[in-house]
Amino acid sequence: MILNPERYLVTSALPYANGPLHIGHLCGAYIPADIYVRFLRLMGKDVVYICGSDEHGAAITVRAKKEGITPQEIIDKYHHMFVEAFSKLGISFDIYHRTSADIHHETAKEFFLDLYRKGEFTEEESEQYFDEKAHQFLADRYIMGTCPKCGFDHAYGDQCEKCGSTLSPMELINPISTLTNEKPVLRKTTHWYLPLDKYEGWLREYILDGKLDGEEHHYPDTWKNHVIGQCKSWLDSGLQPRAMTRDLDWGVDVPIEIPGAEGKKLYVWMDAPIGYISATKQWALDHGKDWKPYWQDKDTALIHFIGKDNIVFHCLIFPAILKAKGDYNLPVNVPANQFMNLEGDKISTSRNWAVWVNEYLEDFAGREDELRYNMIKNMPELKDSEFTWKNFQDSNNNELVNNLANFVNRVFVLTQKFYKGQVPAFDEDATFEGVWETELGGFFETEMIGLHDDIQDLNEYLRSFDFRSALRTVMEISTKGNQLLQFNEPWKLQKEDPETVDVIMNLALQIVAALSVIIRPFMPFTSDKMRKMLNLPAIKENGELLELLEALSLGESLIEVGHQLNEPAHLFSKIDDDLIKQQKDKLGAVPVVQKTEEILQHAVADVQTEYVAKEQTHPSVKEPVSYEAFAKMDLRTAVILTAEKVEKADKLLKLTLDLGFETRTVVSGIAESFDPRDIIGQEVVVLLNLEPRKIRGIESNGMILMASGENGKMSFVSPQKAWKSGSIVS
Ligand code: B3M
Ligand code: ZN
Repeated sequence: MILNPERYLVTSALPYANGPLHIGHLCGAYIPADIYVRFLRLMGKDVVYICGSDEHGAAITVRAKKEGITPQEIIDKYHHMFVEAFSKLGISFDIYHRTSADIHHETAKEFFLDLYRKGEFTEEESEQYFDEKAHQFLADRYIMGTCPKCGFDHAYGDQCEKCGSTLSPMELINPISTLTNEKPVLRKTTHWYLPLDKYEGWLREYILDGKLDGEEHHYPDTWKNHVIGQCKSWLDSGLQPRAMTRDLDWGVDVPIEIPGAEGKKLYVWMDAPIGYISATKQWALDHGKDWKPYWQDKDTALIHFIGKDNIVFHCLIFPAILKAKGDYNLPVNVPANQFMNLEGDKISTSRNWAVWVNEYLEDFAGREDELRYNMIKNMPELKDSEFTWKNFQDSNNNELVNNLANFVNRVFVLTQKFYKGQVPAFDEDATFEGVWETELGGFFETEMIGLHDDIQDLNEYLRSFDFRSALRTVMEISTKGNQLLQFNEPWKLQKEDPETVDVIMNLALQIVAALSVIIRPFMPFTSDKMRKMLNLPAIKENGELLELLEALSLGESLIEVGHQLNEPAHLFSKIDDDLIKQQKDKLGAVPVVQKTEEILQHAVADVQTEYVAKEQTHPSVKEPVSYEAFAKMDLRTAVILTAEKVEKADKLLKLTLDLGFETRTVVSGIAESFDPRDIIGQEVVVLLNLEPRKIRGIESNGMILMASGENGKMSFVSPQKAWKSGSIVS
């Protein structure tokens, strides 16, 4: 049983490199882990914080196909985007790695081969969907059909994005291949399975009873109820053997030493968690350390921070893999968070109902801690929570500005005014109205011990992953600082009783100094600013909180008499209504490419200069239309989801288009220019509000814009790559 771990290995879920991060990701797995590791470092603990991009899985190859670029280009794009976003937000990984790295492929293959050689897998033949045109098996995302649970007709082989059900390809009604739009056939294939059923009893003891080899194993004590609850419901419904390999061409190869390995890759949920191990190896290489104690020494606490959709993989499947492997530690806690909703609705990538981290960082540059603050305040630790822009504004204006920044600013301004910015000397026994109600020692000492006790509570909250309460405690300390000033009104008292003002101001400065340390896990940039203003060394996260607690328990000063402060700066400033309105307007809307008038002006200028030269070979310009007439046309970007020939019509293709907010059927006369298989994933511009028309019995709802090329061949009018579906074209 781990009572006081010698070292910690902390991980955040490896984000899939197939789309940008939103606030739901942040408050699920990254900000909580960052708070926790910063806290551990402040307590002088040995901790390594691991993360990286998850760069395998069919979602990535499907995305690449959709954007018409290679999987490598996709993962590079998102990997770099993640690196930038995390670093701007101050997520303090010790390493941010990637699963496409050689060291990861080698580690994952070795792991797999070892399990294979130990006889931990069963080899099973099964029937799986195969696309005869594309000559490949259709894993998870390559297959689409109607959801058996809710009837949504674009459900994927592994999941329905409408109702959220986890599916298997066999459950889909009317499956089609997303590669060719063809109906797939069933073919036999062989895979290696982890017999999860074999681990059921062991998992029950490990998760539900919190015991490993008969000993208490959960740390610091119990796990969150909802984590245990989810595991219990999986366990109660009976675990099945799970395939650990796939027929894919992107991922970690099944080791060639295994007969029949050719063309097979590791299942992404087999390889990704091993990414935690390979990243630790890389970190150790970079720092001249040994990685093994972090994964194998029994005195190491392994803790995974994840969102609730990853619970089964981190609590059941990965532990079973580690157990099979034998010589690895198992997580002592998996403090998964629930989901964060947004303005009364679920966050949705396809509906653009999200606050995108990269956009926030651009629109609110310099306000990184303000986002962290709101994420922590509303962290979905035990149940789903909600982000609203109004609450973001209020928490900034009322709490960060009016409470914290106001307190710090008042202390600095008064210290400048009364003492030219130097910490005043004081009489230990001076009486004043204090804010902590302990009954020990002199008046000043009493307050310092009260502060100590509050910070002790804060530590307890942090230790038990209750970050909301921890943040509240920090803000309460700031509130007490404000009350100290408010009760005693040093600005009035200075004339008649400067001795009492000395002790009040000294105490207020001690509170500011304490805040600069305890605020660190939550708002690291603000901590840096405060340390600078205080003219104290920057926090290196090397035991400073431990030192602070020791000093306070002895009634020692945190900032010495006579110490010279620097000039104050404002820590936070108000966010006005306009900024909030702009953000709200962005939700669910599609970004406007350029202002309509601007585009029209450019178009007119272009036509005028080109006109003379091209007159002979181009049809003459049509009658003018008013801007109003043009503006009535609703043009949007879309992606072709399916394409098929219309029977007995050589020129027509029936297309379904993904508009981001809905899908539509359009019949288009382009069959002579394109093979339907080649245009799945094509980005197009569509006139949405063209009156519906029945063409060969099919209702067509819109028209795709085409340019006529040479020899009567057509070409799509296409937005820049990877533009969001449903973007307005004007
Ligand atoms: N990439 C899923 C996710 O981002 C997955 C996590 C892997 S953790 C080993 O939700
Ligand atoms: Zn569904």
